[in-house]
Amino acid sequence: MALERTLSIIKPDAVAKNVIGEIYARFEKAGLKVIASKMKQLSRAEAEGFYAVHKERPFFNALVEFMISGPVMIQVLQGEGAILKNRDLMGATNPKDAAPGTIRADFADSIDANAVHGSDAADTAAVEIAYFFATTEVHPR
Ligand code: RTP
Ligand code: MG
Repeated sequence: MALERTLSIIKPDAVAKNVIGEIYARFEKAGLKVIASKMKQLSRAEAEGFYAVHKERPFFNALVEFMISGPVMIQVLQGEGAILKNRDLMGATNPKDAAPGTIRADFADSIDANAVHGSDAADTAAVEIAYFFATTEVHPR
């Protein structure tokens, strides 16, 4: 397995629930290192740009509204197979389908308010990391 980086976002619902630390603990226990981190109130333009791939989808406006409804916690995770490992920790997009013990099963309320984002492939991870972090803000170790 390769050493990878992935972009993770703790969405406004989970920040509001005060579970940032619990989610970080799951990353660390799974062998993922937080190598960059910032809390941010996304502007509408930032949220629209981040989710531009979903621009034509019926849920796009609701997704953007939700992502700007409060601050998010954004981090870069590094580890062996980090992209898939993080997706496994997150669970299915719809918390109703998420396996027990996953972040979404434990903390998400709905397919919209679903607690976390994680990059889905190496190419999107690179684009998403560069969207939020300068290289000087990322500290691999
Ligand atoms: P994410 O990008 O946030 O990590 O989630 P994902 O890969 O599991 O899901 P994706 O297909 O990329 O969709 C992005 C976000 O849009 C919302 N969504 N709503 N109402 C719907 O049918 C629907 N489908 C997706 C979810 O909040 C999802 O996380
Ligand atoms: Mg996605």
